[in-house]
Amino acid sequence: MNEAQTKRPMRWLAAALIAAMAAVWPWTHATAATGMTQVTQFRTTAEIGGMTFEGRAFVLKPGQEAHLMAVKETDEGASLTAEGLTFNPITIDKPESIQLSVLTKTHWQVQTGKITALGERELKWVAPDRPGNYEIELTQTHTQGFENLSMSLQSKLPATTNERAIARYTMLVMQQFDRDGNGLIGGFPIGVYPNEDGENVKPYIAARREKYHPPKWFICVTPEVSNQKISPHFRLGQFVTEWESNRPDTYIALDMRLLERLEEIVVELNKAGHKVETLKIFRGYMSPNLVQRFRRRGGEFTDFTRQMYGDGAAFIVDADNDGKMDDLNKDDKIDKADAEYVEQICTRLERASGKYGGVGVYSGRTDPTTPETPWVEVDMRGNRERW
Ligand SMILES: [Ca+2]
Ligand SMILES: [Ca+2]
Repeated sequence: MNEAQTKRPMRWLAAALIAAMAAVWPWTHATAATGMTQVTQFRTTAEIGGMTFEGRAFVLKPGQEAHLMAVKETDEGASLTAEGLTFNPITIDKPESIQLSVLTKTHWQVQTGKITALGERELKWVAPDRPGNYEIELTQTHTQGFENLSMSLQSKLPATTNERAIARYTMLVMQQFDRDGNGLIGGFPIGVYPNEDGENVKPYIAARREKYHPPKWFICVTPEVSNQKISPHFRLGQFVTEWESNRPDTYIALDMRLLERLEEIVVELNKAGHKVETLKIFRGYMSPNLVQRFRRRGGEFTDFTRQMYGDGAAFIVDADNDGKMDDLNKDDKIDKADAEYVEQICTRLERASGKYGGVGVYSGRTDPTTPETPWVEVDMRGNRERW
């Protein structure tokens, strides 16, 4: 191949590239011209402490790692095709199109905590040491240039940098509770947990005192984060039993095993044909102080109710949203049998997972603080219990 023969196809290639770039520019320019940030929709899951969650809000301990898997729903081509061009057969054999590789370098940025790319679409975020609720925005920066081309061509086509907001998350970095302290967390009155080491505790407590240590980690729930989904079917605020009337925030303990079990119950109900989006929890976490408040209203609790430990919840299944338990066993009656239907699901889930807990079924109001409909109590105490 002589020099003249080489130059001619290179000019064509340059023209092809410019045509190809013209096809790409509008996308880049539209972003710059409007000053708008182009947001790519991602499906996101996070693996925290060995469990995978989908959503936008994640619960972590200070310094804990969250693995964020970002899955692109739109496929942005990594190659360009300039069609309808004819090239000198000396370099290319009568092609109808030419494939150009686009080199993309990706950088991730985040305002709080540390972000590390583990792979093209997997990131590790390390929570800061300071507890609190952080709104973070993951920003992806692409630097694009062409590779597989001669240097002379690349110099005419500068690399482009394109910054886009990719995803926003709420990271709930928990706060530690000191049982020997003044019963406050973040100034919030949690109260005093019963002494599981006491000599007069019932034998079933004495047999497993370690399960009755007060929870160490609390999530600060504010109206801003209350509506955030922390798992596919549950929002953070669903685990708040009652807000202190004079405070803009509250603190809850939430055991991820409870969240997992409630998710499983929703999935099982749906598998059985009940179109259930979530469970109607009327008692989620209850601090010792809140238990006292409910007792003053006639509420009945055992001294070591699991709801104080963040792994228990009382709820109804109410897909038709009439405030009453649904007729789950389809016998045209709403009674204890419908609560037992949930208990049977729990029993199957316990056997399948090896993760056991307590289930209580009630046919209706048991005290002035419970609803006038059959209801269920579920906890993840670690051993099988029924009442
Ligand atoms: Ca109902
Ligand atoms: Ca029924």
